[in-house]
Amino acid sequence: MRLVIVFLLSALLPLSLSHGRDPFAWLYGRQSQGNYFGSLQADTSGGACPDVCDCPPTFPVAMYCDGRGLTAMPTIPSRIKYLYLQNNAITAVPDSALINATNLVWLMMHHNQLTSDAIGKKVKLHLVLVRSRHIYELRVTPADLEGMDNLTILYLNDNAVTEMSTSLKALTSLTLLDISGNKLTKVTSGLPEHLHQLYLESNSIESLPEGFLGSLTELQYVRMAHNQLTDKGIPSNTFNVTGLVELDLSFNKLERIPIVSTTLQHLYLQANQIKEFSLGSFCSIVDVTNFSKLQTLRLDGNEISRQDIPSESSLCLRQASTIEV
Ligand SMILES: *[C@@H]1O[C@H](CO)[C@@H](O)[C@H](O)[C@H]1NC(C)=O
Ligand SMILES: *[C@@H]1O[C@H](CO)[C@@H](O)[C@H](O)[C@H]1NC(C)=O
Ligand SMILES: *[C@@H]1O[C@H](CO)[C@@H](O)[C@H](O)[C@H]1NC(C)=O
Ligand SMILES: CC(=O)N[C@H]1CO[C@H](CO)[C@@H](O)[C@@H]1O
Repeated sequence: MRLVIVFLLSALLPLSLSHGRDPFAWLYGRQSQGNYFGSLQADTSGGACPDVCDCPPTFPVAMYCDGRGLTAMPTIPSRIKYLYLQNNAITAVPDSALINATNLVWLMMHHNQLTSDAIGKKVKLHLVLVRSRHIYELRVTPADLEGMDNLTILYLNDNAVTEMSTSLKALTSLTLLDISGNKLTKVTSGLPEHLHQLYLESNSIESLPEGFLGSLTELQYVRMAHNQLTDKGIPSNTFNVTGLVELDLSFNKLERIPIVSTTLQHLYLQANQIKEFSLGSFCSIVDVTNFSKLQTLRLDGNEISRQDIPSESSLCLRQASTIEV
């Protein structure tokens, strides 16, 4: 199947989604429900619109089947790119249900009655399982990711993912990976090489593997707040990687400031147990050309105070506009 799929879990959705306005209206400039039925001829290429759904002539690649009391998947014309099936009572999405939906880009399925078992193996990761309350476990297996090499964004946040599959590496186009709010205790170093953003906050991660970020030359944003990271769990040059712009390690159990690259601009370390302001974490040498590009440094909620910042810091951290202790 030639699917280019965007996964969207709860991150983009306000809680009020089940009633009222569609938060994805910006995707297609929908003004109101009244605009569905214009005087235009309906487009039936790739199959007719099922009676129970609406396929607005003004936006022929979208099909609205949300809130219709459906218990099974409707037939999907192949022209459809945006499919809205939220707020129904659909219990299963077998592999066969998407067989004709070769152009699908978005599939909204939150607020249905899906269980993990009732989702076809091929379908599983093609679904946009937005706030699908009944999915308690979403385990990413190598088979799920097969052939998804055009996937650019993967939101798996707020599920019960316990393991990061090494098969993520196969997602060669992935630039954003969000696995925040899951049950990870460890992470894999086999991450997709073109990642720009990596969000792992609110898990239970205790340690990171050697060379965790080493091969990710395009990585700019790493968020790991609200985990269980300790100094022991972080190999020494883990965050000394050039290219990184923002690193969030707040709300962990660090006692020292980890070594970071001089190119880092924003470092969040608030609410750890840091006892010492180690300037060497930012600069191994200081001269005219070697200094830290750090602009924001948050150290509030640690065990240090302003007096603990050595006076040489002004040379190394000459670009810092915000240092909070
Ligand atoms: C990925 O995109 C390329 C170029 O658009 C296309 O040729 C290829 O078939 C796509 N692959 C998949 C698995 O969809
Ligand atoms: C797929 O398309 C074929 C031919 O148009 C049709 O007979 C079949 O019912 C469709 N299947 C699904 C699951 O939509
Ligand atoms: C960070 O890495 C660079 C180059 O890899 C190295 O020169 C520098 O000493 C390291 N920083 C620290 C504080 O160890
Ligand atoms: C350790 C370090 O980054 N040293 C650099 C200091 O600046 C000179 C001149 O730009 C570089 O050649 C060094 O590599």
